[in-house]
Amino acid sequence: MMQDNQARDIGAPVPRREDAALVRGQGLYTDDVALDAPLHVAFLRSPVPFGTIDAVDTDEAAGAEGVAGVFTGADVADLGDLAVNPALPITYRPDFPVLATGHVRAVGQPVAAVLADSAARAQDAAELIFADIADAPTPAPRLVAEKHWRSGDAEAAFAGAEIVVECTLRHPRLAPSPMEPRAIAVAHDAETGGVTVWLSTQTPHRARSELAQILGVDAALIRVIAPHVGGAFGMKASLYPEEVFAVWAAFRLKRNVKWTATRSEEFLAATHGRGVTSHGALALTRDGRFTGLRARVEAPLGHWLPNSGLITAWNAGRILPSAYRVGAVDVTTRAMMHATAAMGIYRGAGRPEANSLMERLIDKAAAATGIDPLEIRARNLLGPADLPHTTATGEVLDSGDYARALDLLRDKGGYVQALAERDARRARGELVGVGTGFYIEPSGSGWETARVSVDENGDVLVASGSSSQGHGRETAFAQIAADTLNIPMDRITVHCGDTGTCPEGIGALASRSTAIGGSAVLRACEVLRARLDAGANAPQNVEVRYTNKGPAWGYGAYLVLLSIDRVTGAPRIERAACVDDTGRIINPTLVAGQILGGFAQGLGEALLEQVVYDDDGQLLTGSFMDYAMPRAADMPPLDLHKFETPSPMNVLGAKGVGEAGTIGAPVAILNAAIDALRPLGVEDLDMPLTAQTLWRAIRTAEQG
Ligand code: SMO
Repeated sequence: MMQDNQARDIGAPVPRREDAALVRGQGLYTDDVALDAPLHVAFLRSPVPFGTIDAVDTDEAAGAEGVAGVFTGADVADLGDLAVNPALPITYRPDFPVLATGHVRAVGQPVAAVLADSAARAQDAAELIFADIADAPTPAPRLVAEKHWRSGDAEAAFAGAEIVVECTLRHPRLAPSPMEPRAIAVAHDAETGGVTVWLSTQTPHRARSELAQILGVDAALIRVIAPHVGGAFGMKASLYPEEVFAVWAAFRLKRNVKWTATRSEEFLAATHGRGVTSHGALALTRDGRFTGLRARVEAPLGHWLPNSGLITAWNAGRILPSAYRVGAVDVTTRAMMHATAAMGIYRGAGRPEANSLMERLIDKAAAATGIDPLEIRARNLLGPADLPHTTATGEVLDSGDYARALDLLRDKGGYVQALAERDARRARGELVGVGTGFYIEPSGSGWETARVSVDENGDVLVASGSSSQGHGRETAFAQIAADTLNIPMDRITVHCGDTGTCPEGIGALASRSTAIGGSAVLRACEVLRARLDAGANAPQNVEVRYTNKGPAWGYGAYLVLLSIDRVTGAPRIERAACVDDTGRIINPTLVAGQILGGFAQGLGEALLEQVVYDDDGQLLTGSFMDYAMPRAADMPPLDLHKFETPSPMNVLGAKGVGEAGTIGAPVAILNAAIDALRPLGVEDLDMPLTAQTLWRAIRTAEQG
C-alpha cells in the first residue's frame, strides 16, 4: 500500500475536507440530532441583577399542556459545584447552584426550568412560573483572585528613569457570538441507565468528567459527543449550568432532553470576554531602552466562575512583557466578581489585553523619544541568540526571530510607503494614521492523544483526543497522517470529539490542538509506519499520549493604515499587513483562514463590538440590533506575509495561530487611530472606536 509521494502533505494548501458537507447543509450540529420524543427545556431567568428569592410558584406551569416537569433550585441543590480551573490562587470561592437558590446574582441567571414536549410549550410554560424575587441593592464587586509578578527593583527603575510613559486601557466587554449558539441533546438509554450527550463544546472529555463529578454519577454512564461545532472561540470551553441541568433532567426523568439557546440567551448568560481595564507604565532611557514595566490589571469575572473564568485575568498579566527586554517588572492582576454574566476565555483570552497595553506603552515611548515605532521595538526585542528565554513573569519563550517580523513589515508589508502616504495626506488636512503592533501568542502546554489503526484494505483511521470547533482540524490531522504514513489523504479518516470512541484529550482551545494534538498524531503514525515497514499487515491500534516540552510561542507584527472622516468621525481601515511566524505550517490555507478570522474579530473589538449594561445592571445589548458584529464590508484587504521558525517544544515544530489575528489586530488599529488624531493632540482613545467615539474626540480636541 505504500507509495512515494513527490509532494509532502504537510505544508500543502489542501482544501478543507469538512467543507463539502457543511456548505451543502449536510453537517450535523447538536440541534440537528434527532432524538425519540425529546423533552425540551426552557429556563425562567432572573429579571434583576441582585435579589432574594422569596418564593417560586410553579403550579400553573406544571399544569400547562405538554409539560413533563418544572424544577427550581431546591430540586438540584445537592448537586456539586461547577469546576474552577485553579490557575490563580482563589481567595474567595463562590458557590454556584445550577438553578438559583436563595439569591439571584445577575440578570439572566437560571431560576427555574420547564421540560415540555416542544420548545414552544416549554417557553410558554416558563412564562407561567411566578418567581417572587425581592430586588436588592447590588453588592460591591468582590475580590476573588490576585496575583503578582515581580522581578528586579521596579521602584528604583522608575525613580531613576529618564522617561516614563503611562497608559490606561479599557477593553470593551465582548460577546463571543459563534454562529451556532450553545446546544445540548441528551439521549437516555433505559437499558444501561446511561446517557449520550451531544454537546456543542470545545472540550468533550472535560465535559464528561465534570458532568460525572457534578451529578455524582459514574463517568462510564456518560458519553459526550461534540458533533459539528459552529464556532466556539472559548465560549464553549466551560460547562454551563443549563447543560448540567439538561443532563440531570435526562437521568431524573429517564427521558431524552434537548436545549438550544436563543441568541438572546447567549447575550444574557453565555460567557463574555475581555472587559479588562489595565494601567501600565514603562520606564526607558532617552535612546529608547526599556528599564522597567509596571502594570495593574483589573479583570471582571461576572457572577459565577466557569472553568476558564480566571484564565483571562492570569494571561493578561503573565504575558505583559511580551518578547521585550523590559528590565524590572512589577505586575499585579486582580479579578473581581460583579453582578453580570460570567467572564470566560474569548479568542486570545488575556493575550490581546496584555499585548495591547504593552504596544500602546511602546507607541507612547516612541512619541516621547522621537524614535520610529518599529525601530524602538527592534531595539528592545530579544534576539534569536537570546532564546530560549525566561521572561520576568516566568514564561519560557522558545524560538523565533522577532525583529525579522518587523523587518518584513518594513520591507514587504509597505510600512515605509504607508508613512509617506500618511504624511502627504496629512499635509492636505486629512486624518490618516499608521499603526503597528508586535504580538506573541503562546499555544498550550500538556498532553493530547491519538490512536491510529489500519484495516485490511489499507485504510487508516485516526482517532484524536483533541477536538474541533469547526477550524479544519480533520484536514490538518489527515495531512499529518498521510505525510507520515506516506499514503494518499483519501485513505485516511479522522475522527475526534467523541469520548466513546476517541482516546482521552483536552480539546480545541488555547491554540493547542495542532501543536500538541497534531504531534500526537505524528508520533502514533510514526510507530504505525515502523510496524508496517517491518511487514505487519493490519497491526493493532497504536495509541500515543504525547506531552509537549512547553508552550510554543507564535508571534508577528501587524500594520494598519486608517483614515477618519473629520466630519462624521467614521473610521476606515484602508490597508493592513500581517507578518506571522506560526512555526512549521501544516496547511497554509488553514493558517491564512485563522489569521483572517482572527483579524476580523480583532477589528470587531477595536471598532464595533461592546456589551453594555445600564447602571441598574440590565443588559442593553441583547441582540445583533444593538451589538455590532463586523461584516464582510468592514474587512480591509489583508496583505499576509509569513515565515517559519519551527518550535523545538513539540515534534511537529508547530506554533499556535488560532488567536494570532485577534491578538495583533486591536492594538495596531488603536495605534493607527491615535496616530491619525495625533495632530489634534489626542493621546488616548477607548475601544470600540466607533464614529461617535472618534467624532467626540475630534470635537473635544478642536474646541480645547
Ligand atoms: S479563548 Mo480559546 O478557545 O483558548
